[in-house]
Amino acid sequence: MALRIGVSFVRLNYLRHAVRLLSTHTQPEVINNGGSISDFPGARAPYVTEMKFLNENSYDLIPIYRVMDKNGEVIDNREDPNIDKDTLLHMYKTMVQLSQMDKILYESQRQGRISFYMTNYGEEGIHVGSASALSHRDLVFAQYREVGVFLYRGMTITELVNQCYGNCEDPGKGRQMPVHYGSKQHNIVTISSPLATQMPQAVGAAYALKRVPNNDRCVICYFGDGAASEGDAHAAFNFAATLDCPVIMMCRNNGYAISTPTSEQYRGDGIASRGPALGMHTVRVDGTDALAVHNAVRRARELALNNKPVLIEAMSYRVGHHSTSDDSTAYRPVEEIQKWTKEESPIQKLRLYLERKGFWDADAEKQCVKEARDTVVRTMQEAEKKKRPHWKEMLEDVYYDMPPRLQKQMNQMEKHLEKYSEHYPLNQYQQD
Ligand SMILES: Cc1ncc(C[n+]2csc(CCOP(=O)(O)OP(=O)(O)O)c2C)c(N)n1
Repeated sequence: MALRIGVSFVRLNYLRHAVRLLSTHTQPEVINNGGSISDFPGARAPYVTEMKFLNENSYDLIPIYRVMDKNGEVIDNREDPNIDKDTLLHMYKTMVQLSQMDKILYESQRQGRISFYMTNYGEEGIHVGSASALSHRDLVFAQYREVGVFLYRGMTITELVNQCYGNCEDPGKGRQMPVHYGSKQHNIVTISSPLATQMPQAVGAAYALKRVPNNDRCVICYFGDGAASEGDAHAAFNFAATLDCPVIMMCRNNGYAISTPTSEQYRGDGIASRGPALGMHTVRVDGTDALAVHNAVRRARELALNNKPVLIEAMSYRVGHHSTSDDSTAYRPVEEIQKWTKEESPIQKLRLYLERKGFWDADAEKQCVKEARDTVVRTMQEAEKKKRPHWKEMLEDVYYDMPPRLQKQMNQMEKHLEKYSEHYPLNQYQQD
């Protein structure tokens, strides 16, 4: 049965939009110029005799689709996705696991055990809402604040913690900063630090999938409101639209890009308004509502598989600091953070929804939090005991055949370490 979603995807082509403006805003005379629609290849729009500049106030604000209210109560029962119990519990437990992991790894950075960390507080609903609406085979291009997607897909705490510790079991061999995860097994492309790198790549991957006969996979690309200001973001949107790619462009609009609030990041109606302008199906959802995100991504996936690219703007609030290098109280009031923590917690909303359904209670909560916490603590202790990758790894895996200049540096380093071995903690590293 097709899912009924009250959420409406907007796709305004210029003609329809101009006609709407004519009918609702002004009534200028349409010239009968041998036909009222122009014949320019670049815009087949109606002719008018009244000159009118448009700005952001010429359009209605794009509404925010939600399923639940603050208390986890479904507002319109027809919108309840009625997800099966096991999936709902997997979604909720993933959120709890993620918040426990964030708490402990954030602390471990403060204690000097890892060099860097980024928390996901406030955005867990976007992660599990989207991951639960996708197929495991759909390809994920993430920014860095989407770890719930990784967990939902089955990446283990051990794998994530090994990456953060950069030990010998980290597939990246410790060459990347913490939180730059990736998983071939789970169809998640490894994260890149430079903002928006993943966006044209995601569209390119979607285009490649489109060329596969009977393609049944789409690509989802996560990015922040700040990353959306990069030139690469615009290139990605335009390629997605003009090449009709099976891609979901998922913006996490959490209100901040480090210390830059969205009020300084853009003018106009957020990121969503760019979708219709560029010719993409677009919807704005409440990112603190996992069920709303689920519905939106489920419908977006259907559109994407028909080669209709989709832009979703998931509204949320970055509850934590940007990263362990940031103190957000320097640029935003503590009361603002508290409001979003207390009143719009995506975890709390889904929990209340589950309780209403009789799927969850205080005992289950207590046990789940304990298990989640214990798993992270145990895993961290194990990760700390693992050796670091062999030092030679830092020069490998870039070129298929190591160029002579790198070979030379490696030989020099080898001799240096032989001569001054007592000055280096070589026993902490894997050996030849
Ligand atoms: C090209 C580039 N410019 C600047 C940075 C530094 N930087 C890292 S994260 C970030 C903010 C990104 O904000 P947003 O996309 O909104 O994501 P959020 O961190 O809020 O989840 C910036 C400016 C970078 N990594 N890459």
